[in-house]
Amino acid sequence: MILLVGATSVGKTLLLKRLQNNNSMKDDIPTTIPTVGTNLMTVLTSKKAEVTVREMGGAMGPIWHNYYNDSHAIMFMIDMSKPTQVAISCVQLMTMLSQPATQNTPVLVLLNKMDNANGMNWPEVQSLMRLDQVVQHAGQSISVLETSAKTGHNLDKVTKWLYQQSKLAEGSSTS
Ligand SMILES: Nc1nc2c(ncn2[C@@H]2O[C@H](COP(=O)(O)OP(=O)(O)O)[C@@H](O)[C@H]2O)c(=O)[nH]1
Ligand SMILES: [Mg+2]
Repeated sequence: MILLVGATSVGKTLLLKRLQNNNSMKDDIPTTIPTVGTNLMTVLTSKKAEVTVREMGGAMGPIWHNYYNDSHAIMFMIDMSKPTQVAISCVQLMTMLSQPATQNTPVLVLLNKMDNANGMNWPEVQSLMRLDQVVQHAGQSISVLETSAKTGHNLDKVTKWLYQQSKLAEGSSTS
């Protein structure tokens, strides 16, 4: 199972809906309703293999760690259109990365809503989050993608990452 975490309304459900529909129907933005608790969805990876993703929102933040052991990879989503939330998300990300249970877990950081005109640009994100340093100093293998669950930007790269993770999980007997 792959875990997808991030604050409320960052775009987790929309991403999963996009991935379920193979990122088709770009003009049609699926409607999402706020997820209460957790949401399990089966999505397709790049080679049409299926993978189960568990979405957990901000309200569940205090118990995210209960799911780290069962997750062979973690996606962490941040809403780039909300600069004030980005700093908080960064702290949550570093907390997650420092947990013993995630030390060998590949992580994908999704900088979502990059389509939003009020969103921050990459240099701003770098200075606010020091994301490159976070990535450099973390023990995990971390990838970072700028995405838009709305326009579908870079979602092909997300499906490729999911495929790689499902292959890695197959290769290890413990997951
Ligand atoms: N502009 C923009 N809006 C987005 C994007 N992703 C999600 N949204 C919108 O943000 C709102 C919350 O999305 P949702 O997927 O329910 O967030 P969740 O709480 O993380 O599951 C919805 O109105 C989405 O249409 C994005 O990349 N760009
Ligand atoms: Mg949701």
